[in-house]
Amino acid sequence: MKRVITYGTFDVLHYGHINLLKRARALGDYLIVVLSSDEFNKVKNKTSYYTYEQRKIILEACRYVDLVIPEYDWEQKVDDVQKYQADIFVMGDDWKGQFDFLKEYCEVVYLPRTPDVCSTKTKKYLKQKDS
Ligand code: C2G
Repeated sequence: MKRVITYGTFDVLHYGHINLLKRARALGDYLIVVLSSDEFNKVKNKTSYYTYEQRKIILEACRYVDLVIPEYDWEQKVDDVQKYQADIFVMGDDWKGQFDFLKEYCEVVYLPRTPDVCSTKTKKYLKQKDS
């Protein structure tokens, strides 16, 4: 049983997120998504449209996701990888190199981001449309 782990805010879930989750899941048999809490989003200077609970419900409905747990800070990755026995850590390549310290504990894979889509862009467009 190959276990994959990935991290993110996954706000206003879009096909770029799904493309990442699909490819991450395809690297193993079980995908754990560590979902940024609302408080941690503030640390990341991100405000999400949906709350943690709402983003969790949406992700849990995704066929590629097996478990959703909270991400509270930058420091929890080594513990998570060990606690959840992750064999592979996956992130989009906008993070390339940032998490290589995890190579001691598991395989680290950076996947190409899906171009031209991001939650911020979607939210801006919707805001303009409504105004
Ligand atoms: N992503 C992607 N293509 C996009 C947008 C996002 O492949 N067009 C990927 C990102 O690279 C990331 C994942 O989808 O791997 C989630 O994206 P975000 O929610 O923006 O995650 P981020 O805020 O980068 O959080 O500790 C790590 C952080 O929590 C990562």
